[in-house]
Amino acid sequence: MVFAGWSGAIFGCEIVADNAIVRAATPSAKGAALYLSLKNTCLADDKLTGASSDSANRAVLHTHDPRSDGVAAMRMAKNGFELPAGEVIELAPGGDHIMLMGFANGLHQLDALDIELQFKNSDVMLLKVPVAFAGR
Ligand SMILES: [Cu+2]
Repeated sequence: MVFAGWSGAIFGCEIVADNAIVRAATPSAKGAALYLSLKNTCLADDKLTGASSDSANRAVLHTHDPRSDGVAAMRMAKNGFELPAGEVIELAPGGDHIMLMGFANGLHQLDALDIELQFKNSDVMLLKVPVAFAGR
């Protein structure tokens, strides 16, 4: 079977998350940004297509207009974030991020936040992400 090794490499691979953190300005902030790095160990391209959280009303993929600053510079990343085969992408301040809005129990009560990441090809990923405030 010529293709056995090939398909095994595809299905044995995974997306690996690292350095995940939720950053908010203050414990009473209405929104917060989630940053992390994602490595695609697969032989095929993948894509981060969406996110959701039990702790927040909304979790959306946001990108950042490099020409301007502040909240107005952010917009929806409607096409998701590409995850090229074998590469690492960084969601980082001033760039792509996951925006979390509407915290039912208040962000100040959360030490960590559960997030579910959805991919085009890979299984759903569940992460518990620590929350950090700018003031501490
Ligand atoms: Cu944002």
